[in-house]
Amino acid sequence: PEKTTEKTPVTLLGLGAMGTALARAWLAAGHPLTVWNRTPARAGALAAEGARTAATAAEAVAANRLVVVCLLDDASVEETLAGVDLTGRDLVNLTTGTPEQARTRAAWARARGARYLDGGIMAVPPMVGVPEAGGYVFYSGDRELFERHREALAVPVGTTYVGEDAGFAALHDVALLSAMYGMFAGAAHAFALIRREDIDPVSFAPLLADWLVAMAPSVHRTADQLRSGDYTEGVVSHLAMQVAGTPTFLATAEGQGVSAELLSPYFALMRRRLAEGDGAEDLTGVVDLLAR
Ligand code: FVH
Repeated sequence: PEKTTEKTPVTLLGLGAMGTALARAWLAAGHPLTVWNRTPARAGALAAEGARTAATAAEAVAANRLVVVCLLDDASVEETLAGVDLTGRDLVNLTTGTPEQARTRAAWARARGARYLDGGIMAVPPMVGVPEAGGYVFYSGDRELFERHREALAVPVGTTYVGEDAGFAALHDVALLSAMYGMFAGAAHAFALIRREDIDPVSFAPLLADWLVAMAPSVHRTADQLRSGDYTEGVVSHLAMQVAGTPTFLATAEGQGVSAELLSPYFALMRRRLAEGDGAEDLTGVVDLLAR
């Protein structure tokens, strides 16, 4: 007799590195899974692991109400779903895109009779299906859809719903990743400073990591100041002092033969804020210069 299951059946379009990891997590949790990929060969291993493979995207979409899309970019979503009947489908788009693309895609899906939830994945493939790795997806858009499929969506990684505005998941995703790139930029500069010295990067790395972790909670002070509008509240190292210190950083970079091109734009904003604002403030005024 055929095995029965109460687990939500899932259709997944896209079997790249991330799609394949998602697929394995749903299969491992016992969700019936239908998959489709533009290059069919990528579905072979998953079929052997229990996934049903569809010959076309339309066939995969027709198979289940919950349809998850994890493709390269918004253009590939458009291309894949063009002409596919989405009536009555719960479309969950985990493809990375801009907030505007997500809002447009939500309206596009609704016009085609589907509900829409957008997702921004805060994980890399090895974190999928590994709860202790701490990965999660930001979701935004149709709240009812999110609630209905909460359990299935929580199988590969955690879930964090951030609002009805379909663009908010992408916005949270890009905001966090932008902060990450700022951190990568700072780390690149730090490694460049020690690069030609007799300092072992492997010994230096834990010092750097610990320092970044120690500094990370400062985002809470920034947030409190943005909310209150008082940028001197709880200040630890004021703007005037920090601007006075910037020539030391620039001179050290020059002395080490390191380009200051990653640091200079931030220092320029600090100087501008000092010229326009109050030297007793924290660095929070830079946010206003950027968001103008
Ligand atoms: N991998 C990662 O580290 C990051 C983690 C955070 C989230 N991103 C985003 O996830 C989306 C998928 O990423 P991926 O890692 O699966 O990407 P690829 O391994 O390159 O696979 C791409 C899949 O998209 C298919 N595809 C590309 N173009 C088209 C198209 N025009 N029509 C239909 N499908 C298309 C591709 O198919 P194929 O090349 O195998 O035929 C793959 O299935 C992405 O938004 C990341 O930003 C991942």
